[in-house]
Amino acid sequence: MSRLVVVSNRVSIPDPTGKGSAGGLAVALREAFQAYQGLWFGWSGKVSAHPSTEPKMVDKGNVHYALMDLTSIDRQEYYNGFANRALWPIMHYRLGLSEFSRADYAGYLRVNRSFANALARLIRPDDLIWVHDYHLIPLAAELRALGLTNRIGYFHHIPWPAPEVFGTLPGSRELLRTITDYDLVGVQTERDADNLRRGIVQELGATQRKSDLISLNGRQSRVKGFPIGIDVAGFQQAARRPATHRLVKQTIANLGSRRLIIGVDRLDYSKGIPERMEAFERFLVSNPDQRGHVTYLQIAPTSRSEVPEYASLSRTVSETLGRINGSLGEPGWVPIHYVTSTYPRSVLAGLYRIAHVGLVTPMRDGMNLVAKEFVAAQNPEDPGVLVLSKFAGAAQQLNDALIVNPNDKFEVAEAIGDALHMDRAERVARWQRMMKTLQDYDVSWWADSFLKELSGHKGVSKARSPVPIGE
Ligand code: ADQ
Repeated sequence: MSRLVVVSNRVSIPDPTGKGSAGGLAVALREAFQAYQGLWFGWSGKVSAHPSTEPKMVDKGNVHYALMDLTSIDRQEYYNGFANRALWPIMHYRLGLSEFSRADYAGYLRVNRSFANALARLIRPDDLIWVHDYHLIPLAAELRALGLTNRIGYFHHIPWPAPEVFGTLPGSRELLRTITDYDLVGVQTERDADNLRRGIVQELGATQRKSDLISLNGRQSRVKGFPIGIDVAGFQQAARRPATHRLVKQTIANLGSRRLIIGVDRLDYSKGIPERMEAFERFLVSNPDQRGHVTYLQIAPTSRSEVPEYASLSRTVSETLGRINGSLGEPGWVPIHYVTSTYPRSVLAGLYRIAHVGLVTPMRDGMNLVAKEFVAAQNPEDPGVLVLSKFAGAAQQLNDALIVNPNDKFEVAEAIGDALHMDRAERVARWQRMMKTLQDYDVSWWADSFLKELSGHKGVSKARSPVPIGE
């Protein structure tokens, strides 16, 4: 039986105490690793004086973890530099924020090559290799150069922009060429798949055969949408008794009779946090009767703080928050509560459950799991309302949310008002339809359908369409 080899920038080793919250990818892959013997390869998260040539091996159950250290220059050039300062903004349509440097790009290619050299020595001929995300786009090309002929798949967790946007990045043609070394490329939505296929055809002169099949120099690659799902049952379970957790209990007590609006995001400019705060400000200005009756809780753990654009975002958020709370707050009522901690899944689920409105308004997002988690955590008898950006991949599936343009604070403010006033029957009807989608396309559907397609076994295990819904 073939092994599953997962490669991602960071590797998530199960917590020996069983406590703590597993990262999203770890949850997503848990089931896949039950079906296959597995190897998970990637960066240990550690920086050392000398680059690893051999990974450190850790064995847990039927999964082996292979961990590579990076040097501080590698981390700077590959991770902070090219991946997060050049690629991430371009992929999120933020051309003005993209900082390209030749040294960073060389560092990105160097780390991909050194990962490929170390990984190739661990690969068996019938292993199925699944590479994750924008840090590792050239990995298959490096593995092919070493003679590997295994089935190799890639899943891109963030948006793939239109060719006119991606084409502005120096080195973009070379990256597109390396994409064609994968047998299967998964993206979050059909819109991303169409952008990527058009880029490969226009820039490289590849031929598009069937709707999702690209052919270049005798190699064929499939490019398809596989919208990532969540562990719906796990979230429902975690949300069932919200008040059992101290933090949730405290929040309920502090709210009193006020209604809760919640936002949960990594502190990232793609998530639209200052813009969302301004939309809430607009809502309070247009609805003075709501002042003192509603509280917006924004949870935003710091992320990528070594990248200058993130430090600048942190300042913008603090200024916006201070200005709004200062001008609209009253003794005894702070309009926006802002916290930067990370919380276990049970706490997040509990907070989602007690909220009346989930505000998920990214400027661009591959999928956005928070939108799905918010829906899964709701009380079926009295669910809250999701306000969702049209630019999140999740909007392609959750069209019963109140869909908004996050650039328009008047529209978002109006949606907040509509959400707070929506009657129970409509909330229940919308929630039921969204839950059906979440259950039909959960995280095991995602891993299962990608791996079946990669391994050449078509069809999915449960009675569901293998074609993801959406645009
Ligand atoms: P992210 O950009 O990180 O993911 P998202 O999909 O929302 O965005 O996932 C964030 C995850 O972190 C969620 O599971 C959320 O619960 C968790 N989280 C956020 N704040 C937290 C906190 N304070 N404490 C604990 N957990 C917290 C990238 C892409 C997305 C894509 C995912 C998965 O940018 O578009 O949906 O990968 O493919």
